Amino acid sequence: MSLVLHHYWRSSSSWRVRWALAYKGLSYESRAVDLLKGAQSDPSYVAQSPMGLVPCLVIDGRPLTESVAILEWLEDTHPEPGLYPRDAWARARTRQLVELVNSGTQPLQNLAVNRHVSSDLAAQAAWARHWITRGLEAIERELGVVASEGLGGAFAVGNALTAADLYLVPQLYNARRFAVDLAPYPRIVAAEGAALATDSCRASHPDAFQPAG
Ligand SMILES: N[C@@H](CCC(=O)N[C@@H](CS)C(=O)NCC(=O)O)C(=O)O
Repeated sequence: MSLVLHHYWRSSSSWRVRWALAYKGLSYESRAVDLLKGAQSDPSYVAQSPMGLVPCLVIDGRPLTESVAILEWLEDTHPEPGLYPRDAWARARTRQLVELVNSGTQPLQNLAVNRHVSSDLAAQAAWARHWITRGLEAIERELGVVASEGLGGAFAVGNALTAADLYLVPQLYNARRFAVDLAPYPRIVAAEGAALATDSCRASHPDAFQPAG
């Protein structure tokens, strides 16, 4: 099987997929898409990624975008180690947390959205902070619900890494970039600490992919 990942080192959505690949022990060819230089809008890239977004995983020549779809494909084809709990309710909670980031938070602070809102960098950051804060408030509350249902643990859901961590931790990375105060989110920060200590997190972290110079 050939896997080619088009990604950008600092993109939170790219990190989700790098992390899933690392967690499942899958190697891939890495292709950098420089978002700041607009490489995502190049027609040859848009032919593979219809919204001009990273990541895009090309699987035996077939491009697949949207990290949720990519993670599901990885989970279907390489079930171990799993990214979703076996228990149906814990899986549902995991998916809910994934969507609170994937649909409810990250799209609102994406590069293209920020640039559309304003050309002023300070105004962009204020916009991003607003939506990231709203998302983190909801996630912090939801982690309290997860704990009250007996599904809590060291990680976002339970005592093993799940897809929820792969969405939450990169979103926190963005939160720090936009100087969001994380003090009000102790449950999130605790789960982040556990996830950051895992080998697959370190191997996929933006720091490991930052271009030299
Ligand atoms: N829902 C998509 C989100 C992808 C996405 O928003 N990617 C961002 C980087 S994190 C991007 O390519 N932005 C480029 C732009 O806004 O021009 C996924 O999960 O893959």
